[in-house]
Amino acid sequence: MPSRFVDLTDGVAMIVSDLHGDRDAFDRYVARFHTLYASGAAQRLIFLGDLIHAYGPPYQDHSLSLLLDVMALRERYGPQTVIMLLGNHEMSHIYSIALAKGEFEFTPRFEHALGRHRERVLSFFADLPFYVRTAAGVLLGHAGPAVEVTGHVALLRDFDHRRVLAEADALLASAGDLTPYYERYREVYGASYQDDARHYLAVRGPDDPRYPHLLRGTLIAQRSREFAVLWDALFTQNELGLTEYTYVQQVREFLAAFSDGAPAPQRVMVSGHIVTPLGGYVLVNRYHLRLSSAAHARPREAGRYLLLDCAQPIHAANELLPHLDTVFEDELED
Ligand SMILES: [Mn+2]
Repeated sequence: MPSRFVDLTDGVAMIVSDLHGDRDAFDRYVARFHTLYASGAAQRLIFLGDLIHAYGPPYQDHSLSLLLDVMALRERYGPQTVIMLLGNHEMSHIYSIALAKGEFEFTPRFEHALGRHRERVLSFFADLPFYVRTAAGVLLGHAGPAVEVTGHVALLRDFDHRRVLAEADALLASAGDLTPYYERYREVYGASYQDDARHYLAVRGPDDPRYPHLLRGTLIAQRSREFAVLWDALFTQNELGLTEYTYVQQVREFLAAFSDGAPAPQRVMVSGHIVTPLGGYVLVNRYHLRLSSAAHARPREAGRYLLLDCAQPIHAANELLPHLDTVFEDELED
């Protein structure tokens, strides 16, 4: 099991967050990377997760083709040059867990689109790293400093989705006939298991080997301690709900916990995951920069990418601001 942490000691990384199936934004960022790479201005391209799941109608959702392009890019440039971190939206598919915001359901469209790519894409998701640690002292991750997981950094480093899934599979196998559980599902969720399995997981019917996976997902979500840590790491709401003083102290502890074995003490975190209401980034505090490259920027065209020299020490998040740039020049009015 390789580590879920990628340690980088050199090279300039172009960092892009939360594209959520936005084909136009993706093409702009990749074109920019080709230019920067060719001129020697950047050596790495890092996606901070949540490449998939558009918030809009199907015609705006290019999740699968974006993802296949990232996989092809990584094959072309190599896994140390093109890096994608796991986001909560990708994670939900590893565990067959439905993701929704209010009435809007994210997961069914992607499950139905997967088709013949299913195995390769899910295996790609299952192998994605969670964090990048740099000699610059900048920690990269999808959701930000998840102060809930500070005591579980080693668990995240050695995380094995396949083991969590296999444990749940073994539990279901030992239960034998699952019919009572499917009936119980209907009582709890008020919907037929078969209908939901078809809708959420694109299974054919009860004879499909993936038929129990919806049940397996609820079992893991309810029972697995490891999964709970991963969930906290990828779904954290960060500073929301905590006083600023408490939060800043906890972020420092979080970064210290990630510094163990890192190429340098990790002093600043860069993440995506949450909307930045006033542009393409938020300087949350001295230790955290939140980056929105498209879907979470307001407006979208205010989206930014970050160029990070992995070898040049950074001591505070505001030192990163001069290294933010745009690919939407033509879209912005001046
Ligand atoms: Mn997210």
